[in-house]
Amino acid sequence: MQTEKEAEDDASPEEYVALSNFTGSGSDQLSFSCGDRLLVHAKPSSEWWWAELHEVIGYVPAGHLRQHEEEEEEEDASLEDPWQDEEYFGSYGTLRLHLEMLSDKSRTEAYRQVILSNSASLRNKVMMDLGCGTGIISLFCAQLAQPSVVYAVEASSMAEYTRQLVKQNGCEEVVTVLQGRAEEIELPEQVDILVSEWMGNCLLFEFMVESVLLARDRWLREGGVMWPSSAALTLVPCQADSYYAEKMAFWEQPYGLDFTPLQPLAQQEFFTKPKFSHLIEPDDCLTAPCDVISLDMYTLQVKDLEEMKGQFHFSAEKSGVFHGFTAWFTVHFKSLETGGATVELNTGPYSEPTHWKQTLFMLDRPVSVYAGDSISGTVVLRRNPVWRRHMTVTLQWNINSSAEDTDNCQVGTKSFPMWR
Ligand code: GJV
Repeated sequence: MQTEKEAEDDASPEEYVALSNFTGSGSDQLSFSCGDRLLVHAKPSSEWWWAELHEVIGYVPAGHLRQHEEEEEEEDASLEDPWQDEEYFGSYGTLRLHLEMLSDKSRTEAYRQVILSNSASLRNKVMMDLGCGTGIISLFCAQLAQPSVVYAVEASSMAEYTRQLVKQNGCEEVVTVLQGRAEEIELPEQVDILVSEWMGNCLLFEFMVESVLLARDRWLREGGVMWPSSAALTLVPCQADSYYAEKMAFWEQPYGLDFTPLQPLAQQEFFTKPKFSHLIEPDDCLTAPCDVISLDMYTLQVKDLEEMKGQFHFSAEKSGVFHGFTAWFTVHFKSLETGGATVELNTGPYSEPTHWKQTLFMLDRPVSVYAGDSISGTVVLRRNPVWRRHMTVTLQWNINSSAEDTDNCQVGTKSFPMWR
């Protein structure tokens, strides 16, 4: 019987073109530039392929490549939707995600608080709730304020139930449920307020924000209000002792045996992508956090989403092991009243945990840092040119130690696909 590996070896290599630059980490990943032609020898997983460039061989992220032959490329594009809408809206047609979001008190109460604290100003206003899901925000509007109408837009099949929920709760005079993609629906009028809960992991993942920006440009009246009004992505260098122990140190001596030859594999398997759903303790933060990317929901453009760059400069407040970076986001809702309080939804480790939790980016090797060390660098969020809901996060860092007994001047860079 032929093994899978042998079957791959038999096949002749296929030519692919790099869609963007990629900096490989470790010794087994290839670096390449946009436009490079690579020979793919094997596809051991859907994300990582074994490829050749300039007679060097290594792993490459599949999401950065497209097939060279024009015809096949056209065929691929027509076969698969780069937005994966069927899968995306399919998952929002079931209860699992809605239950998770509704059970998230910090999230849901933040939106409730926004409506409540602006209830007087919402009187007779026209609103749009983009991606209303089960309609919770629209129902808060009808219950706590007196807008003239809320257009509750939902693309998934959940919309049919949302209509029932609106009726069941006696809000049908105010809330109009429209089933369809926000990009395609027609409204009879422009809106005064566009509210949406569009934030994904690491703020941008899913790129629902694009739908919000398109709806803003089409339906928000001049001088209208965006909720959230601004958003920020925050980063902190952190320790992740137990995660590191569980996935990497584990191989040092399970049952008294040396399994360290599996560590490169472990690194590839567990540390290549970021870890969603990580909850970091404030105590694991090695420095004060730093906002690296800020979005103004009034001026942000769809094209800005292609590549977002940020810088950081941290100073270690204590000594510890630097395992990686943790990211989270905060959004702000400006008040409709002059001088009114801004409402904040913060998904970081110093606030109540939310269903987003935090996102952990593990370095390939932990680095000891000492109080006073500086960690500076850049972060780039690069949207996948093909798979529009995905992105790659590239971190580049520089550690400068002030301690005399260490010559800790280290640089590093690593790219994390999320997910393609
Ligand atoms: N048009 C209509 N509904 C949408 C759209 C769109 N373009 N995009 C997402 N939704 N915060 N990451 C709906 C989706 O079906 C789901 O019910 C909700 O918005 C997602 C909200 C939470 N996701 C998030």
